[in-house]
Amino acid sequence: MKIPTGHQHPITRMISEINSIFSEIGFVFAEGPEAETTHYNFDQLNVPKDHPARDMQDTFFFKEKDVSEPTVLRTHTSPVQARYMESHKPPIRIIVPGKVFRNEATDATHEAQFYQLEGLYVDKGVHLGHLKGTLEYFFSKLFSGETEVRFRPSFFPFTEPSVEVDMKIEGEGKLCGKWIEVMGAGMVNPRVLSNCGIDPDVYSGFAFGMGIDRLGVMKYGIEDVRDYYSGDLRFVNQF
Ligand code: 2U9
Repeated sequence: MKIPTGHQHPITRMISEINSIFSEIGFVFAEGPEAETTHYNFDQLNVPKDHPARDMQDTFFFKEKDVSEPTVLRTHTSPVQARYMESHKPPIRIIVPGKVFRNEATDATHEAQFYQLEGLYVDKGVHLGHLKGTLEYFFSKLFSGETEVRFRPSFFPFTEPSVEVDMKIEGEGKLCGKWIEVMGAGMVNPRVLSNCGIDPDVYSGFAFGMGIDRLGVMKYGIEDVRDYYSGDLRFVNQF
């Protein structure tokens, strides 16, 4: 008799798969608090005081009176890397999957709560070529095929230079043969390294960030990101 057993949620499954792919090349898993101070969520990451992300319309702030350091629901997992750099010496190779929050209207491609995957590599002599090779390795494992990666110039306060990353899978499948925008990345801004106690004259690093929900949309053909959190078993039982 076949005994019915539970199974993992598609996001949990993606996170374990991502962790095992990166652990093969020396990355370790790191995590941190979902309620963060503006110091770690913004200041350490070189996000200026007048940046729109700091607005009440974009970020969930805790209602606290007379505090010098407001608490927010983290808007990215980057504060985990900032804390990790403060407490660890290079070489640093970490992968940071986790829940993040944005104060925005929801639709089929946007949720106020979603999962991000970020990564950080800091050592002597790290350059954009290492970022490209690492991402090519990661996507070829995740999508089980030959993949190409290309960079387009972009801007983020925490990386300089910054890039948008497109990926192309070779072959015949639905996703194959087309360039698809998958993530943002870049070389860690020297100001961020020095904010976190790492000498930018000696060390350099790359960082990247992407939405895991979106990665699932590509891997499993999910049509509405709100289905992830609906609790509808007809959705989760498909995986
Ligand atoms: C540190 C230094 C740099 C993380 C990065 C991005 C670019 C990025 C978005 C992708 C889609 C967030 O989920 S999303 O909306 N992220 O484009 N993230 S570089 O850079 C860091 C992180 C930590 C200390």
